[in-house]
This record gives sequence, structure tokens and C-alpha cells, in this order.
Amino acid sequence: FVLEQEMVTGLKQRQFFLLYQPQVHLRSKVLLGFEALLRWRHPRWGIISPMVFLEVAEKSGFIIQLGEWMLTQAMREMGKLTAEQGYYLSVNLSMRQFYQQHLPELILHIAQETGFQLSQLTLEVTETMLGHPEQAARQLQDLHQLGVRVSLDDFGTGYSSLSRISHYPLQELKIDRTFVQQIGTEKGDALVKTIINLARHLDLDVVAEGIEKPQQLRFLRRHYCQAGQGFLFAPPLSLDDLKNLIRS
Ligand code: G
Ligand code: G
Ligand code: MN
Ligand code: NA
Repeated sequence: FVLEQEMVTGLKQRQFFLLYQPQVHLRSKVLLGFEALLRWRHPRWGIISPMVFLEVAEKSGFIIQLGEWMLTQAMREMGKLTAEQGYYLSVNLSMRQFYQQHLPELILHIAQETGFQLSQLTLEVTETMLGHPEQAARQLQDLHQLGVRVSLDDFGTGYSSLSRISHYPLQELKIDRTFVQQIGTEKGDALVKTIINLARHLDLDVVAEGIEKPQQLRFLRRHYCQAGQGFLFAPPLSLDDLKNLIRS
């Protein structure tokens, strides 16, 4: 309850902010876009990870407001960069936010207000979020109509049925970092190869997350994973740091 009150106050007092982690083309290392990652700078508790507060926000329903703020902030901050240079912006949706009835209208409205090109937007949803298959399919269709891309985040860690995944209008699979970390073991190699092949067969782009080691990068390249993100390239960056990186 305290946490919830603090979040409400925090949003009013502009304590939330976004970092952006670069996503690169693995063969050329060309910058493709970035994933927006939410942070909370609390006046007494310091910087708080979304792992700590998202669950509370989701349970209380505050995520709806916070999610709207996040979408607006990300599209406002990134509108110009993405339009001028063709970068993609990825944002994470939470469960409640995804099933919010008016999400497509909301996204359209924010895009119009901020001048953001929706063709440059990728929405990340997790497998767990697709638990209500009919509703999920309808929402994904409506989002698809807007021209946004949809990415299946944390792929392989949930329980989605493969046959269902192949019927959803998805454009991208993200290989969860727990699999990337297992590259170099027999099982890890097999899992990662399988996910890359699955993506290819379903005609989906594939992005590996949590790439930390050159050996992981080599493996992913060798098996034709197109894109990735991770500390090996760059951590989540402030907007200023991101702009400096792009200039350099
Ligand atoms: O950046 P970090 O590793 O701290 O993120 C932790 C988790 O929080 C990740 O699972 C990430 O997907 C999630 N997350 C980060 N930013 C957002 C956001 O804006 N909205 C939602 N729903 N989840 C986010
Ligand atoms: O679940 P999702 O993919 O949205 O989470 C992204 C999270 O991964 C962010 O919290 C980000 O800080 C974290 N992250 C990004 N790069 C790396 C990395 O190379 N290694 C690890 N361990 N975490 C990373
Ligand atoms: Mn993500
Ligand atoms: Na993930």
C-alpha cells in the first residue's frame, strides 16, 4: 500500500524516467533501434527497478496510468530520432495494459499527439500475457491494423502453444537472456538454435537479449540470428547518452 501511494506521488512528481537500450544488427553492428526500459528515481529509496514495482502497479491497476505515461514519454522522446533515422522503438506492455480495451485507440492518439510514426513502434508482449487466446488474438489484430510491430518477449519461458503462436499476427521473437546465457553448453546451444529456426519458419524476426560475451555473439551470428541487445553492445542508456552514442 505504501509502495502504491509512493508511485502515485512519484508519477505526479516526475520521478519515473526511461532508459533506452540499443538493439543492433549482429553482423554489421549497425544500430536498428532501442528498447525503452522504465526506471523510478525515488527521493529516499534511490533508483528502483521495474521488477520491484511493476507487480504492485499491475495488481492495483496503477499500471494503466503508468503505462500511458510510459508510452507517451517514449514516443515523445523518440519521435524525432525514429522518424529521421528509421530506428525502431520497442516498448514493453504489461498484462493489464495489453488487455485494456482501448489500447489501440490510445496508442493512435498518443502517436498523433507526439507525431510518432507507428510503423516505427514495436510492442513487446510476453507469452504469459496471451493466456486468454481469443481476447489476445482480437487485440493483436487491432494493434496490427495500426501498423505497429508486435514482438514476443521472454520467448521460451512461458507456456504458449506453438500452434497458437503461429496464428497470431506477430513480427518478432525475442530469445530470452536465460537461453543466451546457456550458449556454450550442449543444451543451451540446442535451445537457441531451435528458437532461431522456429522464428525463421514462422517468418519472424529474431532478437537475442542479454548478449554479454563475444562467444555468445559469435554463436548467434553463425546461426543467423539477425539482431540483439545486451551489455556487450550497450547497457540501457539515458536519452542524452543515447544521442551521444548515435552522434559518435
Ligand atoms: O530493465 P530491467 O532489467 O530492470 O527490466 C526488468 C523487467 O521490467 C523486464 O522484464 C522488462 O520487460 C520490464 N519492464 C521494463 N520497462 C517496462 C515498461 O515500461 N513496462 C512494462 N510493462 N515492463 C517493463
Ligand atoms: O524482459 P525484458 O527483455 O524486457 O528485460 C530487459 C531487461 O534486461 C532490462 O532490465 C535490462 O536492464 C536487462 N538487460 C539488458 N541487457 C542485459 C545483459 O546483457 N545482461 C543482463 N543480465 N541483463 C540485461
Ligand atoms: Mn523486453
Ligand atoms: Na526478456
